[in-house]
Amino acid sequence: MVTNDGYTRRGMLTTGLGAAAGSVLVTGANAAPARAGTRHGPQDGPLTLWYTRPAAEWLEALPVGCGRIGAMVFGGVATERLQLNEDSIWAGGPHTYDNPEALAALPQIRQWVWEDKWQQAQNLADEKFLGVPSEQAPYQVLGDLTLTFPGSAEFTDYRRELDLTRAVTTVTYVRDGVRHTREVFASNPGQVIVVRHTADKPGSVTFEAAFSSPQTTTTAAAGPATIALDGVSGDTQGLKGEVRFRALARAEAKGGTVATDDGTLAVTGADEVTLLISMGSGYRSYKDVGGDPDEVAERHLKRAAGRPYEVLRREHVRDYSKLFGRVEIDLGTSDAAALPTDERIVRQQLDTDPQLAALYFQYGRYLLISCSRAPGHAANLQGIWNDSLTPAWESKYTININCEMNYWPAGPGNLIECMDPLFDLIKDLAETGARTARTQYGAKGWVAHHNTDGWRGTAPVDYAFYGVWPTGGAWLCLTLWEHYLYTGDERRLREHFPLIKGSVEFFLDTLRTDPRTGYLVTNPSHSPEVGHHEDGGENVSICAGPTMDMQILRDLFGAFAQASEALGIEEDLRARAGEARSRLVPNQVGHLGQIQEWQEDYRGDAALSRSRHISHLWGLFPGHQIDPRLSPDLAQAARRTLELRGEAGAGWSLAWKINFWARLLDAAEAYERLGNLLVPARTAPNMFDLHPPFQIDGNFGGVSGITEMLLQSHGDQVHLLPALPAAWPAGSYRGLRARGGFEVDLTWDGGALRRGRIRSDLGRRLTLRTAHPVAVTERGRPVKADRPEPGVLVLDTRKGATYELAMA
Ligand code: FUC
Repeated sequence: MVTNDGYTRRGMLTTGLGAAAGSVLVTGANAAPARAGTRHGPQDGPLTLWYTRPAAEWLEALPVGCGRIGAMVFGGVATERLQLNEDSIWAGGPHTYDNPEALAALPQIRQWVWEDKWQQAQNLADEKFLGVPSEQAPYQVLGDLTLTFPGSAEFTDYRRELDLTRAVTTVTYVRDGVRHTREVFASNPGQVIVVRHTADKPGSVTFEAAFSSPQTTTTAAAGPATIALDGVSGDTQGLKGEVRFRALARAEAKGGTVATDDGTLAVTGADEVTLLISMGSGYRSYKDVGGDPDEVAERHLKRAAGRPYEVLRREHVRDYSKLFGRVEIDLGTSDAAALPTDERIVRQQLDTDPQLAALYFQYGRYLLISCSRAPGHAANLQGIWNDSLTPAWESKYTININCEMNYWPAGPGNLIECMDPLFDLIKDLAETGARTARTQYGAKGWVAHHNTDGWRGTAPVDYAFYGVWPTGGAWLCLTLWEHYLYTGDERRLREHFPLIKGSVEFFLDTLRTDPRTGYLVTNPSHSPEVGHHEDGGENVSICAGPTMDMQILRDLFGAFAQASEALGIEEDLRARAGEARSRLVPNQVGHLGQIQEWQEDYRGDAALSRSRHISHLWGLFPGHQIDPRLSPDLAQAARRTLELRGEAGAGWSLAWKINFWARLLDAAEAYERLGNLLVPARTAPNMFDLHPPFQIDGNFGGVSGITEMLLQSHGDQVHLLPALPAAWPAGSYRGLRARGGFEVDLTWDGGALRRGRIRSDLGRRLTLRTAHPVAVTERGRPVKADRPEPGVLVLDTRKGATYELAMA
């Protein structure tokens, strides 16, 4: 069952693991090397991205962020560029997208879909069912702060790095005989970006700083040591840019002088300088941009001003490491780990550089902490980092895969708080989406289609081919349920319940009985971005009841039932949702042995589509309706689907495939996809995922994929090392989370679990699956456990207790 390919128990060693409770889990230093040149142990794998040159391109610069604000740090010598973002700067202003003509067109669109007149249906949807305007707004750059240092063009001893354990970037070099060191971080408690420049010779820090921006802006002095940039976001789709913003930079120098002249800040002959960068906008909500950007920017600057650099940094590092430090991972290391990060990516040799996977994993966690924290917005397609007024796909929130993928690591990667900004987004969408439901469908509840933006658009956009897909909100609701599965937090579930209920109500109102099949289906809809026919020369995606919709709705109705039961409410609606659930189209296997993507088993090119979207495997991951143990036939069909679909592009698609293969318990295939992700075509020098261009979802999908290889917890089981690749024969992790409120530490060697520790936060029953038998003790005493089948162990846990596992 578990395909720990080729592993035998041969060569397993007793490790140097401390047996005493409370000892730290490390892989034994005595563990036999997996292959020549491979070492193990956390001390060997510094969690640092580092480079020997300043960034020449944006994709070489290093990101810092604290959720609401962020910067890309280039680490230049003669000039330093800090490209700045504030996460509420969206083009345009508050408006709705709902199309008042849509409702009248809906019956005809539906009818043509029932009659397989797809081209007519899709054309009518293009004419009458898209939002107004039919495209959403871009998320935009704020601007740059550029520091210019006089002096010779020569420099030596250069190093640029990002330390993931502290979330601090450092650049250091020797120029004109003086060593300069500059650190940059973004502080969540401080809500400022802090730059500190020091030199090893007194009086040698001299530079000018000035703001610039492609936005409509003005610059000015805002005091003797502070400069300001004021601007407003751009116009879009005939809508005036309305998000006003202000950025401030203030210099605090030891020695030397600080002066401002219009928009230029001049530091001369200082021993060291701290620069505080503060940003604010007028965006208060998707319907109100009347806030005071000056007040926001000045408030944060004032709070930070005058506080010693070390204090600001300590506060930042303490706050950040509280989240980051919850998880450690060691997949082995080798001499390659000592190379600069960009060189390791260029080598394309994950096999001889296992630490690169661990670095990628922890970098993904770093990125999530840096771009998705209260009081900021949810992570968009680029997190928060964007240097353009017109970024790819508007750098918005694409909710037919990308936005949800961003949050896959939050639960298992022990960063559950990072979901909070996503939940704020969903709350907004439940408001705007209720209007869309009413206006375009004449329905109760709320709906969101495949994209949303700063104005929380929920109507279909772009083209009907891409946009007429009503299930985005339902998928988002399942992230609320996931939060509960990981935390058991009933208070939050009660708070989130109306959102889930609203989505259920929408579908109870709009699902229709398919006159041809008798199933209850969505119509109109589609399987995201995949055409099923050429109809009248046109590629059509529009259809009724695509597999992905059915899978999502099965889980939505299921989650609603469980949530309403846990809270003891909504019995009637629960019964209605249950009845609807039983009438959805089941997962079906088609003529090629594949999971059918649509209700009908289309036999043309569609079945062989090479699309990067593999939406009909939603039920394999993130859902778990397709499971090698519980539904082997469907799992086999999912495997066939992956084989047929091939390796078609996009970092996020590759990342999704790692998760699929891990769920199929195929370690070798999952690992191969991970190797394909960690190559220059998919991973930039700064380790940003490349669609291309940069899109952050692949980073997060990659983290999730690595986790799914090491720990799975769906289907009421905690499965340890479910898809461990041969390339990681020995390793350890600490702090990964499993559904049911469990925290897991593990050490493995020779491809087999050696020891572990599971903490139970909720006192739930624990069903553990392992490839080899394990013994469980609590405080040194054996624990009573059932063993219903080989490799499975069931025990009732006590809230707060820790259970030790050892190979039996
Ligand atoms: C969907 C995908 C693209 C891209 C975009 C943001 O349209 O098909 O690959 O990820 O979203």
